[in-house]
Amino acid sequence: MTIQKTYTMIKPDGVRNGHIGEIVNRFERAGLTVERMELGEVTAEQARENYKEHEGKPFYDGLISYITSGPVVKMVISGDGAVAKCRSLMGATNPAEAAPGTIRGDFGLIMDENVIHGSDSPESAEREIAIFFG
Ligand code: IDP
Ligand code: MG
Repeated sequence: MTIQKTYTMIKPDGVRNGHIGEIVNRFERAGLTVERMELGEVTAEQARENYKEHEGKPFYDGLISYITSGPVVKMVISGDGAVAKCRSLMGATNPAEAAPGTIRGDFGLIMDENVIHGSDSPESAEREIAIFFG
């Protein structure tokens, strides 16, 4: 068993379209634990820090304005292999390619608004939890 913590965030489209309960339910059903959860806005500074690796890419500015465009649900999720488990529940980045049964496959429509964010490694998780929960 490798108990990990990961950072996940229901993006503005996921909140606006009413998917909070369903998404949290999927994490819990998979045996993961919600350790912290907060509904609120992302500041421009947090957004830029979180998506630092994408700075300079064509979609970067749109991504920053989108993620700061409305309330999100910020969560710390823990459990055995939580980082990979959350990524697998989320599905592929592009909803058009995400498998049915995954969060993005079921609730996402376009790449720019793909319902949910999740840390891609334990190191990213630590960094992202610090950005959003201090
Ligand atoms: P991930 O969210 O699955 O880790 P990343 O490649 O890290 O995917 O991209 C971060 C976010 O940036 C994506 O979730 C998506 O919202 C957005 N994004 C990535 N690539 C594109 C693109 O080609 N067009 C528009 N948005 C994109
Ligand atoms: Mg990523």
